Amino acid sequence: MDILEQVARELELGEDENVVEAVQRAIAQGAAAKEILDNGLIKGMNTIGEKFKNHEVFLPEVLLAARAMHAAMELLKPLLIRDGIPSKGKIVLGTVQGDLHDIGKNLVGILLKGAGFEVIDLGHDVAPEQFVETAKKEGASIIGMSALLTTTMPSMKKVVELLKKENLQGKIKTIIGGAPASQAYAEEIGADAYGYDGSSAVECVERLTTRGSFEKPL
Ligand code: B12
Repeated sequence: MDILEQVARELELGEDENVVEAVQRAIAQGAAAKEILDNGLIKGMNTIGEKFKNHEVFLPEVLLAARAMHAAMELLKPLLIRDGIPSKGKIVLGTVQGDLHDIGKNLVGILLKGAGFEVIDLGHDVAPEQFVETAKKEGASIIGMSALLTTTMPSMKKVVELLKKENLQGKIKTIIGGAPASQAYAEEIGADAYGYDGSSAVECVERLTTRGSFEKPL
């Protein structure tokens, strides 16, 4: 098994010390940080995400993998910066007001960072005004919102309405996600995109930043 496959495999197993050690070995063997990220960590995270979707693994395994990814990212972050991977764009991310679920949002944030985006993570229970004010202040072109409760979803609509009110719709794009969200809901509230999972979040954000508009659901 080559070293990047080992990194991916260790990430799947979720023991953070082993993942960090595998990443250290990959660095020592001369692998580029971006390569370790794409073909090791993200590959492993995508596999665990697929397995989670197919009910082959459960939440604890996802949490362990996410924690291991965080630990490994701490190691890779300075190398990625040193290698000068340009930021593809800035995204303000958070879980909407009244909602404390942040596991999925954190995964999305990690994958977006891994894909080269600068992510400003506002955490959970984020008020609509805070999303908009932060995006304005930071010059972010995208706001990403997560909601896991049907009762907190309307907060996403409030953000879209606030952007409209400030004539920022189109300049600052919105992407929504979380179990109760859907493409139909995104269209209903006028959000620019809906992402089903971490990988589709990255694909959607890439589409929004390169083409400027969302064409069809992923
Ligand atoms: C873990 C969990 C909790 C934890 C949260 C811990 C944390 N730090 O996040 C705790 C115990 C705190 C909790 C509390 C509650 N929970 Co809860 N919880 C869950 C559970 C079991 C898992 C959620 C999860 O993390 N999934 C794993 C992640 C990886 O998946 P995900 O979040 O869907 O994210 C993926 C995608 O949705 C997408 N995505 C997510 N965000 C974004 C954002 C963007 C921009 C994009 C593009 C994509 C995207 O990508 C992610 C990666 O693939 C779900 C059940 C379930 N199976 O979903 C219930 C669930 C969400 N909870 C539920 C409820 C009711 C509650 C409580 C109200 C319970 C109570 N009576 O107190 C409270 C509410 C607290 C609050 N105010 O938020 C209900 C919601 C029902 C509904 N339809 O509204 C669920 C569905 C359980 C159920 N079947 O009843 N919960």
